[in-house]
Amino acid sequence: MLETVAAALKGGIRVIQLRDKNMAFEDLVAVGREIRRLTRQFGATFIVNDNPYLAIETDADGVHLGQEDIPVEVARDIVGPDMIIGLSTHTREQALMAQLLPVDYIGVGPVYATNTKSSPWPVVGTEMVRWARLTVSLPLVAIGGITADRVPEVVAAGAHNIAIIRDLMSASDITARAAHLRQIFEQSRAA
Ligand code: 3NM
Repeated sequence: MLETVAAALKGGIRVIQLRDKNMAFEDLVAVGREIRRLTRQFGATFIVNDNPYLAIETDADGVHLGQEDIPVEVARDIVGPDMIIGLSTHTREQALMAQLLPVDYIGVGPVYATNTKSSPWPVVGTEMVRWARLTVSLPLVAIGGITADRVPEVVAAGAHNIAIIRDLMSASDITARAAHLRQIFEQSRAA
């Protein structure tokens, strides 16, 4: 895991999320502290999934919550005013509601079909990204089935950031793939 993170950071990935639904808390803390060390070396942001206590234990920059995780207000009480909190949204209603919550960004997805996560939520398409950019005042992180060749249309639809698992993690050369993704992302933003 740490080799993968280091390779991604070398290639220019700016945000790392620690996400493993099966690992024990103690093991997540141990690996999270190492990821914290690496992300600091590269000046990158470190977010943990699901658990605000894990964010505190690892000195992460933030915690990402799903609709079924603990309520955002409770997480905010735990982590305090300064830590980043992100919330996954899968419907327009959830995205609108997020504006009333103490969150710093929302995830919007799944933008495309994906096998990485079994999700009860239907694919939202770039249409929801476009709608959210026009309607919702929070920064948007697009997620779900995003590959290098889809980055331009997701950025054109208004995503501020893009979260990718499979396209990067399945690459034989993760640093090269990360650099490729980063280049396409920057070109798309400029366009
Ligand atoms: N959350 P990949 S989709 C973790 O829709 C996750 O909120 C989603 O992996 C959401 O880039 C997803 O391999 C999986 O499709 C993203």
